[in-house]
Formats: sequence, structure tokens, C-alpha cells
Amino acid sequence: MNQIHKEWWRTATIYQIYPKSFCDSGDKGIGDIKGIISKLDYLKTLGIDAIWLTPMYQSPMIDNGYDISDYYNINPDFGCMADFDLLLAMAHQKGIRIILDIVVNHTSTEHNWFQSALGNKDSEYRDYYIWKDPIDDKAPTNWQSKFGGNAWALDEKTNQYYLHLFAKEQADLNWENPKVREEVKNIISFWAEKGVDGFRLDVINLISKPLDYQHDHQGDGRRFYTDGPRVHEYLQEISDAVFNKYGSVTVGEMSSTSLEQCQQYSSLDGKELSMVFNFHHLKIDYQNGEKWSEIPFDFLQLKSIFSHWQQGMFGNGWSALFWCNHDQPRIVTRLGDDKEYRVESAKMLATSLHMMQGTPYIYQGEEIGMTNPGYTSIEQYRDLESINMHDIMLNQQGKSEEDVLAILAQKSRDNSRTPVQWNCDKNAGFTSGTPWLQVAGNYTDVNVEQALKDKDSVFYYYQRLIMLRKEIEVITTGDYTDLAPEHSQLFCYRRRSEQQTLICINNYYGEAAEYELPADLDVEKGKYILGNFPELLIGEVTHLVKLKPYECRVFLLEHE
Ligand code: TEU
Repeated sequence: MNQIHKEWWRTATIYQIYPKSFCDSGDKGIGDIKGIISKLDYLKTLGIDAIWLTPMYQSPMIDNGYDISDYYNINPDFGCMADFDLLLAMAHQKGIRIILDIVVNHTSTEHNWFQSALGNKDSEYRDYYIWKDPIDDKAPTNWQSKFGGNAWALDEKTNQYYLHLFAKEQADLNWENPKVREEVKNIISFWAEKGVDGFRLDVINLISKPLDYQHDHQGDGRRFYTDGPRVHEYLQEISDAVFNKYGSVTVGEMSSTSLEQCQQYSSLDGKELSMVFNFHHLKIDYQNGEKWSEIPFDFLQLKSIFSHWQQGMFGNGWSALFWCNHDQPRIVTRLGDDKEYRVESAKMLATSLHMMQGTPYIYQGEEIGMTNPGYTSIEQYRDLESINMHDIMLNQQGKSEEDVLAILAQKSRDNSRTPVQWNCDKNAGFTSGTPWLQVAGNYTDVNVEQALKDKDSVFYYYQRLIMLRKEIEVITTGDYTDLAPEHSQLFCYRRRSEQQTLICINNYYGEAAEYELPADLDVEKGKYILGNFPELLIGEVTHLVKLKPYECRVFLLEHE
């Protein structure tokens, strides 16, 4: 057996839960742990191997839990530690592993460490954070926060600034301080000792800052702290001390990274992390790199990014494959057609991703083809980034309210955070109270109950994709070649291992198309194993393939 057959997660599919929006067991309007427990059987039916839970620790919830004030306790909004222990035990009983989100680039400013450090240069925790003197009475550098505005906030009492790459309530930790690294190991060990199976590491490639802090005359500062000078050393230290000791699976969230860095982060020798998320394939609808814009996606660029990463990671590292998460708009709205061809395009997008090499992630609701909600007023948004950017685009960039709302409807993180649509009841069955974020209007058509009743639903299609990954080895082991990189409508790629060849054909648009399979492919010896118009797969396979709008098909050939 070679390396990539060994670990369970290489043939696994992972399901992401954003607890706040998943299922409320009562009437608080906020999802909770008991709600998650009540849906474990549903997830078992889907067939996923593990659940990644976004943060449920104590937090003032300025950034919905990515601002942690106590790493050792559960936020009462979600339940208590006994609830968590029960969730872990019940998931394990059903053969589902649990992955927790670890946010250690920063803490909440309400964390005891920061509270002790603030206004007190003598605090033993002062050096847990990054402090700098003002320059000419101003912030030490021009670095920008990812959520808008300068990345430094002033501590008036000591007249020093602290760094916050995200909200000002999220202070960056100083990883140069070995005590911080010891704390991180203790936190992770605490949860690993409970039996947690793995960890997703929030913006982990930003933890190592440079020693001297300079103005960025070319950009927003990210080139100084992204994949910083000691990041690999730190990851190796943590892996050695905890991840490898407990056999934890790890997935690092890598912000604005490069292939070369990711090869090292997820190298097959297991010295750092199991796998990595990168976001390049989701920047294809950014205008000149700017997220807050509204333009059609660049299809050729999407394919070329996938080729770059699929080929570059092959034999070198391991990718987490994903279209959706709690920070990204819904993929069926973004790249598909969320009206007439919602079901077909959701299945096609799933196919084009799930036939690649890596470990796929399904974000809650994606498995039933949930869409963006199409909010039309700023009052409907809750996400701090969206609210900040609304203000900046309106008041600093002079955009009209109409334009800003159109951009938010396309790009806001709240697009994916609307409550999961369970059934046709009030609030889509998410809560018996008032949901913290408004449910999308299409819940009477798009919901889990309906999906489970319909054998052609997006849900059963995902179930099949999850199964195929376990049955067909080329999906895990094969190499990758784009067969039609210049085609303006079709995304067709080949996966090939010693034993098998797989061809994945996807029509990304609402018009019919034709595709010629490679002339040297012995079509008579293979067969179609999957498609979103299954009735069209029956009969003789020919080189010429006629595709309906948003059609996809997967062809498999066993080598002799
Ligand atoms: O996100 C990191 C990150 O940089 C982005 O996904 C970010 O939210 C986006 O670029 C903004 O446009 C992680 C978490 O997934 C996110 O929810 C947190 O807000 C962020 O870290 C801070 O902890």
C-alpha cells in the first residue's frame, strides 16, 4: 500500500456545520449542540465520515465565535460541556468523527490574557500580543484589517497599538513568545484528550509575523505576514507535540497562499498538516483582486487554477476540496443557475469538484442545493464584515446604496449563513423562535424533508458522490489533466491511475454543447458511472457527447 491509501481521510468526505445556523433545539433562534445531535442520523444517511464544527467556545460573538474568550468552555448559546461530550460520544457511536475549529492567530479582546495585558505594560500577558509604539502619532504601519480599516488599535493608557488583522475585538497573538505556543499546545491537547479526532486551523498561515514592521507601499500588508518567516517551524513544533501524538487529522486554512507553500504545509511526510484549504479558485469573480465587486466569473481562469493546484499537489501534498463554507456565497447561485436549473447545476458543480484529488468538504445546506437568500436591505445582514463594507463602500468609495446592496447580495458572508432549511414549517423548521438571521425565501421548495422524499434530489446525488470516492480508487490516486482548457463552456478533465481512467465532463452553462472524447480512448470498454441526466447515460457510448444545459457525466474505464 502506498502512502495515500493509508489514512482514512484520503477517501473521506467531511461535512461542515456552522452551529449558529444549523438547528435550534428550542426557541432561542440560534442553533445549538442538541440540535446537531438531533440531526446525526440525517448526516449518517448522507454518508459523511466526519463533521467540522466551527467555533463553539466562549465568545462575545463579535465574529460569530472566531473571537474566542475562553478556549476551554462552551458558549452557553450552544449548550454546555456535557452536551458537547454527548455529541462527541454519539457521533463516534455512529462512526462519525469530530473536527474542531482552532482559532489561534488571535483571541477575543475579552480573553483574560488580553484583559490583563490591556493598559498594563507589566502584565505577564502583555507579550502574548503584538504591541508597537505610534509613529508620528499614528498607527505603526498602514496595514489593513481584513474586515476594513487600519489593522492597529490604540491602547490609550499605555499609548501603544496592538495588531488585529481581523476585527479590533480580535487581537493577534504573538507567536514569537514561546509561552503562547505552549498555551496553544495545551488547548489542543485538552480537546484531543476528550477524543476529538481532528482540527481545522483558522488562518494558520498568518501566525508568523516579521520581526520589523514596515509600511506596505504596494498593498495592504499581507505580503509581510502571509506564510511568514517561522510559520513552518511553528507548525512542525505543534504537530510534533500534539497532532502527531494524538493522530489528529488537520486542515489548515491558508489565506492568500501559494502552491509551493501548500506543498510544504501538507507534505506527505506528515510533518506539518494533513491538508490545506486555499481560496484561489474562489477569486474568479473578483474584479482586479477586489472581492467587493460584482462581475461574472472567469471560467477559463477557474479551470487553469484547478489544473495548477491539482497537478502541483499531486504526489506532493493534499488539498481540501470545497466550493462553500461560512465565508463564501452559495455556489449554485455563484456559478450555477439557482432558478430554472438549480438541481441540475448544483449536481454538476458537485461533480466537477468531487471527482478531483483531495478531501471534499460539504457545507451545511449545500447537499440540498441551498441558494443565496437575495437580501435587499442592509437591515437583513448580521455579519460584521458586510456591515463594515457597506459603510466603507457607501461613505468612502461613493458607491450608491443600490450598487452596494447588489454587491452584498453577491458576496456577503451572510449568504451562506442563513438557517438550514429543514422543512416547510415556519422558519424552515430551524427554530420555533425568531431566527437570528432571516431564512431564505425559497425554503418551501428547497428543504431537507422534500429532498429526502425525492430520489432525484441533490441530496441523493451527494450521497452517491460520497460513496463513489470510496469505491473507485482513481478518484483518490489518479493524476489530473484538463482535456479542454480553452473551451468556453465545458470543463472536462481526465484522472488516470495504473488501474483506471476517469473522465469528468461538465457543462457550466445554460446552453447545450458537444464534446468529442479523446480519439485514443477505448469508449466501448468503459461506461458512464454517474450523470445528472441519468436517463441519457443508457446505451452505447460514442466519442461524440451531446450535453444538455448544465449536464455532467462521469466515464470510467478499467485498464486491462
Ligand atoms: O476566515 C479567514 C479569511 O481571511 C476569510 O475567509 C475572510 O473571512 C474573508 O476573506 C473576508 O472577506 C477565517 C474564518 O473562516 C472567518 O469566519 C473568520 O472571520 C476569520 O478567519 C477570522 O477568524
